[in-house]
Amino acid sequence: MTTAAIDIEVTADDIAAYRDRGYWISPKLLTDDQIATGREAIAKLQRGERDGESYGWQRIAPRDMESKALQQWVGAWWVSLGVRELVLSPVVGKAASKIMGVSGVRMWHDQAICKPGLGADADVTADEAKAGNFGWHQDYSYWNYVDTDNLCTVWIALQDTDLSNGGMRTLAGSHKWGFDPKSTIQSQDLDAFKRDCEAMGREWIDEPCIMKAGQASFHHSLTYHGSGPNLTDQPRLSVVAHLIPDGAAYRADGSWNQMTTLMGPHVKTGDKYGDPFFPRLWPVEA
Ligand SMILES: O=C(O)CCC(=O)C(=O)O
Repeated sequence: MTTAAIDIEVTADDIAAYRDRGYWISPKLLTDDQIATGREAIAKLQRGERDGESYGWQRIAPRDMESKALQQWVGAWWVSLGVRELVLSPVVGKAASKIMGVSGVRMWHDQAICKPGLGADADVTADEAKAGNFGWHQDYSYWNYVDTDNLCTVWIALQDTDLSNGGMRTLAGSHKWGFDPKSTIQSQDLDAFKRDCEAMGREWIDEPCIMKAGQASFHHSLTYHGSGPNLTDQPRLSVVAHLIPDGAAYRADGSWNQMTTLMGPHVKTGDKYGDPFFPRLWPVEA
């Protein structure tokens, strides 16, 4: 466990930029030790190792290290102390509470992600290479059985990240387009969505999330984002916190996803997300 944490300032201009553009890139919020902790935690997940006896609500199994396919662990904080330290850290919770304009923040779910490096000569039309792409999507597609769309994803870079290693791209202002329940994440042809948007008269402002290791991007649940292949020879590693306001509640008319099962068999509209499956990051428990 790393102790010396960074505290960052979130200014009124940062909040205004998030509201206007649908995302914000933070200053560095992890120490170098924490970055190393996160990288080692992902290596352990790849080996199928877990801290503690739980398998997590998604079973953590070893990954084929030769494969160039994208590796994602949803719910990694359940089994990895390293991931838990980062995604549940107060600096993330406090910054998110300011950006979201709420007094408290809880974890919805986290992810650890490894996008393997394909190398500069990769054939990006091949299936395995395309498997590293995230199609343009809104995160609200996955959590619309929460009774608010004021939800925020914090994507934390564990190395310098830009378009060369498959960094995220966001469509600035797209959170104002409204929610489209038809998920587009599987569509790995990133240009197809652009053609669709332009045909609809939407303004296409495609911005790269360029970050140094330890910086994070915060994006609204309605902001379209996606990413292309990693054409370096190093993996792109990140941990991600998908966050909800403290007090957010279940709504039964959202579209099902596996997270709903964590609310148990007798959940009703209006039941609040709480401990232990949706822990509070901010304010820190006394
Ligand atoms: O890692 C990426 O490129 C995209 C991840 C993503 O879609 C998210 O964190 O919401």
